[in-house]
Amino acid sequence: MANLFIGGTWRAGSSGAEREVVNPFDQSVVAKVDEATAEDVAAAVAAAREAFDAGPWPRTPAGERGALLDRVADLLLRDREEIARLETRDTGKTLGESRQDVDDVVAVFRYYADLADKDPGRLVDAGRADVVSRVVYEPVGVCSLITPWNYPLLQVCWKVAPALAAGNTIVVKPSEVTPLTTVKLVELLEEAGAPAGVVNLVLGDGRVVGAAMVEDPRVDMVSFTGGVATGQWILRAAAETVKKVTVELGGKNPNIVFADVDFDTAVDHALTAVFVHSGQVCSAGARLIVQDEIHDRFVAALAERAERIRLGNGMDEGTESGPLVSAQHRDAIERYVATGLEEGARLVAGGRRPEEPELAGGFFYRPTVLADCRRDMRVVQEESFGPVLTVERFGTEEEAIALGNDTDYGLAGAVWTADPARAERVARALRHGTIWINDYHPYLPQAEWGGFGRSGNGRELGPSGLAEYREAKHIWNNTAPRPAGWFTA
Ligand code: TXE
Repeated sequence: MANLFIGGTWRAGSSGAEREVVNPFDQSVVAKVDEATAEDVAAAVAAAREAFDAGPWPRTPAGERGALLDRVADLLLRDREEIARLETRDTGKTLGESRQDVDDVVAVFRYYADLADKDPGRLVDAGRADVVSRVVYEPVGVCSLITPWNYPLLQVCWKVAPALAAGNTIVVKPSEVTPLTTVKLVELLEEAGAPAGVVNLVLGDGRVVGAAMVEDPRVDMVSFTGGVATGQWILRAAAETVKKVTVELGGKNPNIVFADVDFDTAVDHALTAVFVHSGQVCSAGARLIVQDEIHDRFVAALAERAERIRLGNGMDEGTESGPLVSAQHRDAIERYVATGLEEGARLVAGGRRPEEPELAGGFFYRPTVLADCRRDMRVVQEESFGPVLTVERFGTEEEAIALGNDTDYGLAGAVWTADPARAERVARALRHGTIWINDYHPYLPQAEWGGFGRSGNGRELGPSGLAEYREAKHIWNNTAPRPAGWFTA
């Protein structure tokens, strides 16, 4: 079956080119998918434009749009296991994580299904009895949604659900490395009854297909999640046609541990914070900052547990961590660790590929802990996006806050302490979009997600996630017009 979805029809790319999708566990070819061209993007944008300008979707009652999202949630649940397996074969992550991702996006679709008709606007007091003044919300228009490879299903749903709830039409492009669950999602959107042209799917290279989605003047908005360099390019390119742009560009997230915590719990969470999905998580707690009194013992315990993490095929239930997404990404992680060692970091765990012959075909890298790190090191400041933890130490609360804010990024962070007042002080002082107190990683569809600083602009999830896809319009209705009386001659 062809994999591009344009104007309600599945079709191949106009060049006939295909791309192999590779399983990062053993490099087997999971699927071949059609590759779009810039012309295919132009056709997808034209279909979305037509559906927006002349189709029913933007004018459909918001409650009906919400009902469609609810049907998508039902279909995702129906096909949960199939989708989870697809995601694991495509990304390498464990089946447990993939199932969790499906459950999470079901919750996101339900949340926006419910929110779709809850806030139709507001009356504004014009100060005159004969004037009705109100603010209504309208969809932005045609939205290009571009997503990365680490959480393919999750990221696309965070964008698709609010964009559709608000009445936009969309052109979607997943990462060329992991497109399969996005293709499946679009099949489900079709099955749920999305009118032709409302949802369009193009696949392929970012610099060709993605760039065309950003540059096309008929596109009103771009929502992007990915790397900083790409985000910067998108912001510059979108300026040409003054598009609305939201970007989420990752993070280098501090995980601050005070000495008064329950030691074993904090060690356990420090591992989960950074090594879930092999560290390929924008909010990974990759920068551990530990108070002097427990620092050495903490590093030793972490190193010992990191060495015990079971790598393997994400499809095997006993696997705790899968491979990295690609050979190029593993190369980048290896260069990053070498940089850290040159800068003076001390390797206390990992720092190598696994020895097991059964893992030799995959892009594996052992969970790695670099101790004796300092704030000015490149490995502390730069995102590795892999299974690498840097550890710094601190003495006072002020030092902990200063270290936690010493980053150009600002996506997420955590503070671990038994002192509730201190927890609140530190949480308020940290300049990041999400702060966990005595926890790491949970998020909620109802709560905003996004970055301060170089982690991006705009928010996903929560009411703000819907607001990004809406324009506010003020309607002033003078029910008793009289001459203005301004010019009297
Ligand atoms: O991302 P890219 P990459 C970080 C992480 C990683 C680095 C690079 O540090 O190592 O970014 O990853 C599309 N116009 N994050 O190279 O290239 C591309 O096809 C329009 C953090 O994989 O940014 C894909 O669909 N689109 C992050 C998407 O952009 C373009 C998640 C992301 O790819 C394009 C992933 C262009 N010119 C990586 N060029 C996070 N925020 O969580 C590429 N794309």
